[in-house]
This record gives sequence, C-alpha cells and structure tokens, in this order.
Amino acid sequence: MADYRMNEAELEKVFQDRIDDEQKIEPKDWMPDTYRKNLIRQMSQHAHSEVIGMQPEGNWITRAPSLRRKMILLAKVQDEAGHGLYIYSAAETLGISREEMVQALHDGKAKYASIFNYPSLTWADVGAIGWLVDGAAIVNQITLQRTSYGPYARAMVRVCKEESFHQRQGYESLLVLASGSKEQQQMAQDALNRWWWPSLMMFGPHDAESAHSAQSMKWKIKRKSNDELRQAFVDQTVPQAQYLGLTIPDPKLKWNEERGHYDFGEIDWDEFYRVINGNGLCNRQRIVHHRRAHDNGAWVREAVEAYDEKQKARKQQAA
Ligand code: BYC
Repeated sequence: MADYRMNEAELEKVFQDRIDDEQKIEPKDWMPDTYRKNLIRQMSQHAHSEVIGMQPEGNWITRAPSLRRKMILLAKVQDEAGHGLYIYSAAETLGISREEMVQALHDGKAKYASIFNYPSLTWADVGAIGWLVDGAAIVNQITLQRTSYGPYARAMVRVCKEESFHQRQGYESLLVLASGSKEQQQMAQDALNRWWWPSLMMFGPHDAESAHSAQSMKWKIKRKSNDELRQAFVDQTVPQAQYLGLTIPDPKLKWNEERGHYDFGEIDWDEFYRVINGNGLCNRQRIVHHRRAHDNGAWVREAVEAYDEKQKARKQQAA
C-alpha cells in the first residue's frame, strides 16, 4: 500500500468537516495552529477574568452586612477561583503551561474582562456584580457549552451551573436593598448606574469591529456573535430591573415591537478601548494585587513540587 500522508490543506479540510459535522475537537486531534492559538488566547483570557474577577467582590468579604451574606460571598468568590482552575487546566491541554499564561497576564500581553477594572464602592455593588456581571457571563457561557473544543465545552457546563447560583444570589441581594429604606434603594440604583454600561461592554466590540469573530464562528469556537449576545442580555435584564423598581441608565432604551427586542443607546467605545488597553480605574491595582498574591503563594508551589519529587524518588526506590 502506498504511504499516503495528508498535506496541510487536506488536514484542514478534514478538520473543518468535523467541525461542520458538530464533532468535538479533543486535545490529541490534529488542529490548525491558528485554531490552537486562538483558543489559547480566548481560554487563557477567560481564566484570567475569573481569577482577577475575585478582587472586586473579595473587597467586601470582611465587610459583608451579615454572617449569611458573608458565607454566600465567600462561597461565590471561591467558585470563581475554581472556574479559573478548570479553564486554565482545559487550556493546558493545548500545550501551554499555567506559568506561561500567568506570565502573559503579568506582562500585560494577555487581557481579562474589562469589567473587573471598575471599583466596587458599596455593598450594593456586590449584588450588582452577581446580577449583571454573572448574568452577562452566563449568556455568553451558555453558548460556550457548545464550543467546538471538548475540554472548554465541558468546563463550561459546570461553570454555568455555578454562575446561575451567582446571578440569583446577586439579584436576591439587590431585591432586599431595593425593597428597603430610601437610602438602600438609592444604593441599589447607584450600583446599577455604574455597572450597567460596563456589563454591556463585556460582550466585546460590535461584530463589524470584532477582530476574531468571523474565524471563531467558522470554527464554532463562538456560537453567537458579540452583538447577538449583548442583545439577549439586554432583553432578559430589562424586565428584571423593572421588577426591582430600578431605572436602567439609558434614555434610549425602548421596546421595539417590530424587532421584538429592546433598542438601546450606544456604548462609549472610547472608554471600552481605554480600559482594555490598561488605562481603566483599577487596571494597575488589579495586576499589582495578583502579582503579590502569586508571589506570596510561591512557597505552596515549591512545597507541592518538593512533595512530588519525594514521591517519585520513593516509587523509584521501591521498584
Ligand atoms: N474585556 O475580536 P473580539 C466571570 C478583546 S468572568 C477585555 O470580539 P473575541 C466572573 C478581545 O480579547 C467570565 N477584552 O474578541 C468572574 C480581543 O483582544 P485580543 C468572563 C475584551 O475573543 C468573577 C479584542 O478585544 N467571560 O464571569 O472574539 C466574578 C477584540 O475582540 C473584551 C469570558 O471571558 C472585554 N469585555 O470575543 C463575576 C468569556 N471584549 O485577544 C463574574 C470568554 C473583547 O486580540 N470570552 N476584548 O488582544 C469570550 O467569549 C470572547 O473572548 C469575547 C470577545 C466575547 C469576550
């Protein structure tokens, strides 16, 4: 039999056919280098977002207004660390190490979600983050459960279950404030005023401006476009705000009968690009804090390695 090996173009065709046929791509399967790189980019940034995202809410753990709220918040913030770990592990199956990903974050080469560069100023912000930020994340992540890369899709299933609890606890916390005293209602409204627009920015630039969308949709890494997901988030969140008796800070927000969707105002894209390029209110603080936590944890990583070496040596001696 002739030794026939497929060339790059043939391999790519088989790869795309598998994607079109809704098969999952697994770590040991052949994949174009560009697919691998694009996934490493998105997944590492996603993992960084989960971990950096612990900071704004972590800021309130010691000041939670009751033991019950403190327990919920602690569990929620720990869940975010877990999400980071699942996604880092899934990204490692693509041939990049956790150290390399963290280094890229510290060097400013890898991004994380823009929203976490805004400060959490009051207790109401914790509720707003759960309701809006986790709410926006779910809309996006539900579609990522069907992303074409198997380990990423499977990680998302668990993430979405936990995220759904996060969204509900945030909404419930704001519901309590919104039904409370005048001052508490104002706190809830103020939090919505500050977190609304950054939440819409989480979905990324308009489709026409999105550098990676076309290719990511073809590879089914992304299943829905940035604008489609943003619209879905607005449509689901407006009635929730109405139920809370709060006003979304957008004078252009209006139900459009013909489209069957809410129309909404234009995002401040200058602000979006300023924040993703490192010049938001908390960018520097977030990375300084992450570096410090990472450095403080060096002894744990060293201890794990030393233990691992000891175990290996013992096994060798016993063999
Ligand atoms: N912030 O071509 P585009 C959570 C970047 S955390 C920063 O549309 P893509 C939570 C984009 O990376 C979960 N950067 O990109 C945790 C690209 O830059 P590079 C967060 C953004 O990838 C704690 C450039 O702009 N969820 O739930 O096709 C507490 C062009 O954009 C942003 C995820 O990470 C942004 N908002 O689409 C509470 C979801 N938007 O890489 C909650 C996973 C865009 O070329 N990620 N950029 O330098 C995704 O689904 C996609 O990456 C995006 C962007 C939809 C975000």
